[in-house]
Amino acid sequence: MRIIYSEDHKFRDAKTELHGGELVKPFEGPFRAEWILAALQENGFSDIVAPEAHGLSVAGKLHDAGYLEFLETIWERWTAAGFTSEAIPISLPVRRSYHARPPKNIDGLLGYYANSVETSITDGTYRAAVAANDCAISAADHITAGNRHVFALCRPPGHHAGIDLFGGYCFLNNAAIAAQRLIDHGAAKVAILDVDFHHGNGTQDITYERDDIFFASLHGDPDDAFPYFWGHAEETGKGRGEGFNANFPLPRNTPWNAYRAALESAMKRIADFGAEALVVSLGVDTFEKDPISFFRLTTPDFQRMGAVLAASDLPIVTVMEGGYGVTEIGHNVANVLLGMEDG
Ligand code: SP5
Ligand code: ZN
Repeated sequence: MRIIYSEDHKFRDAKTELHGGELVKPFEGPFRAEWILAALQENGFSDIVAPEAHGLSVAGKLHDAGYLEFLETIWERWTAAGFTSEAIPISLPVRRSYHARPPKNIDGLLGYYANSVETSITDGTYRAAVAANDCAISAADHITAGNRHVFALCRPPGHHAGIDLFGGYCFLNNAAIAAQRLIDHGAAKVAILDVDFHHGNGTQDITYERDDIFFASLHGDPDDAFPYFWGHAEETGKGRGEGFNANFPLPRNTPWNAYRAALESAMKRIADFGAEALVVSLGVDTFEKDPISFFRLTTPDFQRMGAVLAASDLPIVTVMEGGYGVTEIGHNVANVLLGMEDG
């Protein structure tokens, strides 16, 4: 399987994350991509290539123009305003913010575009996010060129990034960008399946009113898990997108057997939709030892997951999302890809 990887992920290296009322070392850091890359190499994956540079040519079709300009300029404007530490929002538009609009003040703008506040923005964040977007686009292009399975080792992740929202460690929605690229190159119907522990609220935001992208997400029940305000089963799409969004909230301690049943339901919906290609938002934070999540998948379960995905017989672009804390994340990712290749 071909793997698309850019070293530029390392430019996203925040020092702070607001967690339990303290600023701690972020769960999402460069070590994650290093561990994953090392495990892939150990498992014999050697076809590792750098992406082409695409800039925002695809992202501009999905994200708001003001939001993209904000991402590009936030660090410069934040430091010009006199702040010397990492950018964390303090005021967000919430219920009954009837007249919310992008303010000119950079501190206000930071809150306007935030959907959560644990994601500090730093120098280099934008550069890394664009490189991750390049990985997703290049992976889609390798599928269009006839490859069966391609893995984009994206970092920072993307599935919490909405039309005009960052958060959950995400800035540009790499999975939606891959799906859009497949559509731009001729696919009529693409499915995105999100198996990260957290609901893919950004991907849902971007695809909610579309009928050419089917979005399915398996995740910790938002009653009990981040991002809390999205991911309920009753969110089924809107307008022409009604019926093209499927959420599978699952309880604390979900083990592989219960997970597999939900996964097979999601794959059935994707087959019924008539997808021509599949984008998988792969988070391995469903692992039993993940520090911020609560499912019970084991390392061998990830190979079983890969086999279920490949049984669809669809071409698959797999895009890296979450998975934290322990070196096993690398072997868990490798196992998904091995399961796709070998069953
Ligand atoms: C891409 C991705 O996986 N983003 C996840 C972002 C989650 N950030 C907030 C984490 C809060 C976790 N709180 C649970 C504490 C358990 N002890
Ligand atoms: Zn996650």
